[in-house]
Amino acid sequence: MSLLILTTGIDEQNLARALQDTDPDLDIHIGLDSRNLDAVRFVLAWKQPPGSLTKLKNLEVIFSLGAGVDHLLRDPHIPDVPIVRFVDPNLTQRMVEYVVLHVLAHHRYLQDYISLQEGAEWRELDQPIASDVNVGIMGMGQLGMHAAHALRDLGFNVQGWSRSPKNVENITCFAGQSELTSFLEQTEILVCLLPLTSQTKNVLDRQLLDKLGTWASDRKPALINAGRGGLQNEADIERALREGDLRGATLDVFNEEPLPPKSSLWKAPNLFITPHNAATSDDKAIARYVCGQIRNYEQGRGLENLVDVASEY
Ligand code: NDP
Ligand code: OXD
Repeated sequence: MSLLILTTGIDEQNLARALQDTDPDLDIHIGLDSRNLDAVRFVLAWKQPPGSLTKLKNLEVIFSLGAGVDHLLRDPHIPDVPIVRFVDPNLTQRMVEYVVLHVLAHHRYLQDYISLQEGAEWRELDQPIASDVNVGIMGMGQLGMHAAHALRDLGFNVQGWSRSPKNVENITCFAGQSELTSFLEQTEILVCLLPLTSQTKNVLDRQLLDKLGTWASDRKPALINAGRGGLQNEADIERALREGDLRGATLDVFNEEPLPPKSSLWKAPNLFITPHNAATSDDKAIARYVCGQIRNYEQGRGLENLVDVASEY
C-alpha cells in the first residue's frame, strides 16, 4: 500500500514518521519528486499545488489533512475519487477548548481588563451571568455541535444555525437562509464554524454583523471566526470594531495567511488574533485516523467522513 504526502506549510517528515510508526507496512512517499508515483493509491494532502494530483494515475482515495476541504476543492483538476476529511476527537477537543476560551474572554471582558491593568486602573465592569447571554453558532457540524454542548453546559443560552434542520436538547436550532435573520437577531456572541463554500463565502460582512442582537444584556455583540478567512469581510469587521458596533472579536483564520505584518487588523481594537491554530491536526491522531481508514477500505468496510463534493464540504 503506497501513500503519498503532498502538502505545503507542513512538516512532512514528522507526519511520515507518525504514519510509519502506526503502520510499518505502509509505503510512504513525500512530494511529487518521489519515484514510482504510479504505485501511489492514497494521498494525504493539504493545499496541494493545483493540478498536481493528476500525476497520480492510480489514485484511489484522497485524505484531507484537515477537517476543511476548501484547500482541495479549489483545485479545478481534482481527480474524481472519494475524498475523506479529518474528523477526530483530538481535533474536536482542541476546537472546543478554543471556542470556550474565546467566548469566555469576550463574555468576561478579558481585553478590557488587560487594558485596565496596563493603566493600573482598579475598576469593575458590569458583568452579566452566562445564562443571560445568547451564543449563536454558525455551522452545527462535528465541531460546532461539540462547542455548542460545552457552552450550553457552562450555562450560556446556545443556538445553532446550519443548512439542514436539527433537533438538539436545550439548544435552539435554526436552519437555512430563511431563518438566518432570526438566528442573528437573538445572538450576542457569534461563533462561526462554517466550511468555506460558494454559498458561505464572505458571509461575515457588515450587513450580517448589523443584524446581531444583544438579547438580555445591553452589550454590543462579539464575533469569533475559526472557520475560514474566506468567510469574512475583514474590512467590515475592522470597521465595526473601530466604530464600536462590535464589542470584540477573535479571528483565527484570514483571507491571506500568514496575516501580513502590514495588515491594519493587527492594531484593531479588542481583536484577538491567533495563527490558524484553533484546532491543529495532531500528527499521531491523523496517522491513527488515516491508517485505520485505509485498513477498513482494504478489508472492504468502506470509508468514513466522505466529502459531498456537490455541497463542497
Ligand atoms: P462539518 O461539515 O461537520 O459541519 C459544517 C456545518 O456547517 C454543518 O452543520 C453544515 O450544515 C453547516 N453548513 C454548511 N454550509 C452551510 C450553509 N450554506 N448554510 C448554513 N449552514 C451550512 O464541518 P466541521 O464542523 O468538521 O468543520 C467546520 C469547519 O471548521 C471546517 O470546514 C474548517 O473550515 C474549519 N476548521 C478550522 C480549524 C482551525 O484550526 N481554525 C480546524 C478545523 C476545522 P448541515 O449540518 O446541515 O450539513
Ligand atoms: C482544518 C484546519 O480544516 O486545520 O482542519 O483548518
